[in-house]
Amino acid sequence: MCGDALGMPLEGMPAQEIRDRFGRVDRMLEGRLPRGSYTDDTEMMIGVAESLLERGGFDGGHMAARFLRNLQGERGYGQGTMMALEEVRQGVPWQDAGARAFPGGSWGNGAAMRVAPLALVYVAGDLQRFAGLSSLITHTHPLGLEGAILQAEAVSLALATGSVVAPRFLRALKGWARTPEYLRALEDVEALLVQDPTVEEVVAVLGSGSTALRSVPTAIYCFLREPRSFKDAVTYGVNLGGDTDTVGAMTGAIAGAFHGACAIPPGWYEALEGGAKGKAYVEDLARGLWNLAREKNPGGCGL
Ligand code: AR6
Ligand code: MG
Repeated sequence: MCGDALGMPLEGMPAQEIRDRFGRVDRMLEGRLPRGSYTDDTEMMIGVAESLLERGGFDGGHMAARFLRNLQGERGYGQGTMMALEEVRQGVPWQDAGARAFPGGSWGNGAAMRVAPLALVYVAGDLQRFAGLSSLITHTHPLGLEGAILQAEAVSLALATGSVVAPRFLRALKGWARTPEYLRALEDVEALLVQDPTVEEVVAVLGSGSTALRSVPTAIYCFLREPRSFKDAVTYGVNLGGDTDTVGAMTGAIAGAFHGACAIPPGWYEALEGGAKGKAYVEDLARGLWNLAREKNPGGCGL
């Protein structure tokens, strides 16, 4: 929610334009929505969390219906997601809705950007399975689906680990990667971490756009580049430009899982949207997910 709101006003701008207009953005700004507002990323993340809590675990039909019920178009949804949710509205089964978004399905980052609540509840093979199934509702292309799985595994690893050792973190993620495209991107992340690249070099190699392949590895890089600070990781992510709200949301989900809520800068927290489904509501969802995780993993599983 923090990364999404921080990136919201910068969405679509190249890094140079952000620098010219605002300097380095590490504060909440007014944008197309009021300062501190979240976008579709958080709205869908809320849908994932609500559905998990109401059903006591993953239920694809329920989650798809919840996405539709929560949808506020002004938050700014991706084209593929809108097409898939229209299919859901027309009664197409949730497993089939995403296949019609684009020929071959969407490879956008829309499934990855919302997946974090699953990583708070499930681990290992279950997490991979349910992250993949949750993606199917809107993103069936293997690259869109794998982006959601990798993002979920990154959040899960960040949650379970006590200290960040980048090569170890990346080795574990490579174990979950299935396609040569993501394996190569994770290798690129590792190579960049031992260089001192410019923002433009990072964007050229990893990307910061709205496809999963060109944004999920980027979020992982932002976290591993700035492992000591939630604020620095998320700030670095949104200043890359491009799909700033989503890179911010995904970086924030990984870094937040590692650092915890107390690492949120007070100025960011204060600015975050309130209201019916604002920050207090999201905190309640988080507490509910914590309880659900304990029910599902009585032995601990690193939680
Ligand atoms: N063929 C061609 N282009 C594609 C394909 C494909 N199979 N799949 C995706 N694209 P989309 P999202 C391109 O629309 O993932 C919002 O702001 C195409 O240009 O499924 O739900 C969110 O906050 C398409 O428009 O959206 C995210 O930041 C784009 O990838 C962002 O949009 C994104 O896929 C993506 O959300
Ligand atoms: Mg968005």
